[in-house]
Amino acid sequence: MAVMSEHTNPFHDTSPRPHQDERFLRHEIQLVNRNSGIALEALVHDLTPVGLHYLLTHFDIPNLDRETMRLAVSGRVKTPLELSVADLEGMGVETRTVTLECAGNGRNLLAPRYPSNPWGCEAVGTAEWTGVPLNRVLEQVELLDDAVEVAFIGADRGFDRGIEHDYGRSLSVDHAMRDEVMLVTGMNGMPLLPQHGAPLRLVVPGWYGMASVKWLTRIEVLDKPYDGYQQAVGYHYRQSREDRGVPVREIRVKSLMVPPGIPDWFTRERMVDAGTVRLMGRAWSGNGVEIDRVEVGVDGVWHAADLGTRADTYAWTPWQCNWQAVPGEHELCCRATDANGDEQPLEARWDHTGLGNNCVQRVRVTVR
Ligand SMILES: Nc1nc2c(c(=O)[nH]1)N[C@H]1C(S)=C(S)[C@@H](COP(=O)(O)O)O[C@H]1N2
Ligand SMILES: [Mo]
Repeated sequence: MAVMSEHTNPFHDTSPRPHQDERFLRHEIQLVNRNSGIALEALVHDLTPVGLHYLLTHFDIPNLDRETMRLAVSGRVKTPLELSVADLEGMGVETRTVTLECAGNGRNLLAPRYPSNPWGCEAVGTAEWTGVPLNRVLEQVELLDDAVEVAFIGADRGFDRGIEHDYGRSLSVDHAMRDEVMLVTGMNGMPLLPQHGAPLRLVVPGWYGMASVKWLTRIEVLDKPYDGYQQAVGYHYRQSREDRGVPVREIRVKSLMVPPGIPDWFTRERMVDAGTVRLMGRAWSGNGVEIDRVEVGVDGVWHAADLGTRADTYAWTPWQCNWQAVPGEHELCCRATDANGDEQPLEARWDHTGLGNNCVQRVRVTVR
C-alpha cells in the first residue's frame, strides 16, 4: 500500500469514520434503494446499459404478462380497441435513441429539502427504445372532433398526500400525434424489464421522465383536460406550498461529466494524477433542441469543450476536452448552452418540490 504525505493526500485520515448520533433517514433511504441513479462513470457509454439506467417508480412494480396483457384504447374515439403486445408490434416498430431524465434530478442540492427521492445529478440515462409510434394507434381508433387530450394510465396504484390514484399522465392531442411519441416494448435491443415498464410503456422524447408512463394498460381520449393526481397536482414548478404552479414539461438544458481519477469511497471526492487529463461527458436539452456549446470550468475559469454528434434528435450529445491538471485542490464544472440560448445556471433555482434543477455539476478533485 502506498502511503502519501498529508500534504498530497486529502484522504489521509486512516482512522475509522466516527459514528453519528442521528439514524439514517428511513423514508428517504427506502426510496433511494428502490430508485437508483446512473453511476456517473457509465456516462462513457453512448447507450446506458440497461442495468445502469436510472429508475423512478412511485408505487409497486406491477407483474404484467406480455401474452395476456391488453392495452385498452377508449374514450372519445370512433372505434375503441383492445390490443395485445403482438397486435401493437404488428403495426410496425421503430427504434429511437432517447435520453430520459427525472424532473426531480438535482433535488438534493436544494435547501430546505422537500421529502422525496433525494437525487443528486444521477437521474438520467439514454436507451434505444423500440416500439410503435403512438399516432398509428390513434389513427386506427379515429379520434372524435371533441378530443382535446389523451391520457395514459399505468397498472400501478397507490397513495400520495392522501389521494389514491393510478399513475397516469396526459398529452394534448397535438403532442400525442407527434411522430416521436412511442408505445415501447423494447429497450437496448431486448424486451423491457419489469422495472422499466414491461411489457408496454410510453416514451415521450424531450420531456422529463414523468410523462413516459410505464406499465401502460389504458389510453383514454378525453374531451377535457385529464385531472389525474400526477398531472393536476404532481409535477408543477412551485415557489411555495400555496402556489398553483406551472406544469413541468420539457427537459431543461443540462450536462454532466465523468468524474476523473479515482474516488474516495465515502465522499466520492476524486484523486487525479497531474498531467493531461481527458475530461468527457454528455449534454442534452428538451424537445430535441440541439446543444450549442459545453464549457468546462476549472476553479471558475471556463474553457470550451469539443462536441461530438448525438445519435438521434432526442439523444444526449457527447463532449470532451483536455485539462492540464496541476497539483492542488480543484473544482471542476461543466455548463451547457442549447440552440435556444438557454444556459445552465451556476446556482440552483428554488423550486418547492425540487423539480427541474439544471444547475452545473461540481466535482471536487485533488491533483497529485
Ligand atoms: N406507471 C408509471 N410510470 C412512470 C412512473 C411511475 O411511477 N409509474 N414514474 C415516472 C417517472 S417520474 C420517471 S422519471 C420515469 C422513469 O423511467 P425509468 O424508471 O424507466 O427510468 O418513469 C415515469 N413513468
Ligand atoms: Mo421522474
